[in-house]
Amino acid sequence: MTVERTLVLVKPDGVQRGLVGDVIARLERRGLHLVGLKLLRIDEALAARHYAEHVGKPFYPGLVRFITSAPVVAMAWEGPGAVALVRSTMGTTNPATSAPGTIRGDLAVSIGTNVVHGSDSPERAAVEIDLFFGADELVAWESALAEWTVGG
Ligand code: DAT
Ligand code: MG
Repeated sequence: MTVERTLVLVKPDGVQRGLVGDVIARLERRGLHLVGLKLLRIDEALAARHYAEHVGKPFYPGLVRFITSAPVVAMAWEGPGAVALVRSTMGTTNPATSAPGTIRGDLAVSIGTNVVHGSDSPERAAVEIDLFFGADELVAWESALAEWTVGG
């Protein structure tokens, strides 16, 4: 499996509800490797670039209001097949149909406030990591546990 990087956001609802640690803990326990982390307030311009695929959809104005309403925690996570792995840990877009055991299935009830974002393809992941991090903010490091997570 190819080692990938993916962008994860703890959205404003997750930050306000004190779920940052829970989200990080789930991704750490899964065996993913954290390579970037920051708290920031998304402005309208960044929201438009991050959610470019949704511009013009009926829910877009509400989505931008929500994502700019409080800080987010942005993270870059690395691992074999990290993009799909994060998506499966997050659950489906609508928490109402997310499986228990997933972040959204355990921690959310509404599609408009679904706690986390994860890139949906390796191509989008590269674009989104670039939107949120400068190259000097990403730290490549060796995990002492890699033999026990990724495998030897
Ligand atoms: P995901 O976040 O699972 O990648 P997406 O990219 O389709 O989902 O949509 C981005 C966010 O927009 C999603 O997390 C919540 C919001 N959203 C999507 N569809 C919606 C809808 N029909 N009504 C309200 N909000 C919606
Ligand atoms: Mg998406």
